[in-house]
Amino acid sequence: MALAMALLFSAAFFILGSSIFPTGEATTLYPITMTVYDTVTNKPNKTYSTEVAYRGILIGAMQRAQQKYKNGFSFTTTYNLDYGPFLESVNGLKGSTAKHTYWQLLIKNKNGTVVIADVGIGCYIPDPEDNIIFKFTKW
Ligand code: B12
Ligand SMILES: *[C@@H]1O[C@H](CO)[C@@H](O)[C@H](O)[C@H]1NC(C)=O
Ligand SMILES: *[C@@H]1O[C@H](CO)[C@@H](O)[C@H](O)[C@H]1NC(C)=O
Repeated sequence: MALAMALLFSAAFFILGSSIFPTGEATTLYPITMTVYDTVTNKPNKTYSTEVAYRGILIGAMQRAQQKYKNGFSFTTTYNLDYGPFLESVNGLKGSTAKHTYWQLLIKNKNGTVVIADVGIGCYIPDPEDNIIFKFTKW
């Protein structure tokens, strides 16, 4: 009887699990790093490591880091109808329209090439081992 119940439960979990991951694969996490680079108030750089899901978006990896580094990495966003989340502040430092400051999003690939992202944090899909640079700068 107990064995039959156990079998029934594991079968139920198997079916549930399969419906969450139809291919039978769990989400794999890949390491990336994030550098906070402030060129306006000139604080020293800070680098954090975090994980991004397979083909996952940058903001998810940022949220994971925010949970991991309590009183360490933090950020806020505003929402734009067309482009999604706009990165408003990092570690308490906010961009300002009046001062013409903002957080620029740069990507340093594992081969060392630095590019300016052509989408925001809600759309960018990091490659494993990318170094994401949040650069506080002026426009
Ligand atoms: C001016 C501008 C900026 C200025 C806005 C400052 C200001 N107060 O004026 C600054 C320099 C801050 C900026 C930053 C970025 N921008 Co910009 N920006 C523009 C631009 C040229 C005009 C926007 C505008 O004034 N529209 C007119 C006003 C009346 O409409 P609005 O809705 O109020 O405009 C606001 C939004 O566009 C918002 N905004 C601007 N850029 C971005 C980017 C994202 C991701 C979000 C969510 C919102 C947003 O700021 C505007 C002013 O409040 C557009 C291209 C275009 N021709 O539309 C690109 C554009 C919107 N930006 C773009 C990008 C990629 C960025 C950055 C991610 C670049 C980077 N790698 O750092 C960053 C945002 C980083 C972050 N902190 O999240 C892309 C968005 C594409 C996408 N699908 O995500 C566009 C379309 C240009 C492109 N490369 O194709 N941007
Ligand atoms: C901070 O990071 C940026 C971007 O990676 C880099 O160009 C700069 O040299 C760094 N500054 C220091 C002091 O390490
Ligand atoms: C470096 O990465 C960029 C962007 O992914 C790519 O376009 C470029 O070909 C790479 N360069 C080398 C030498 O691998």
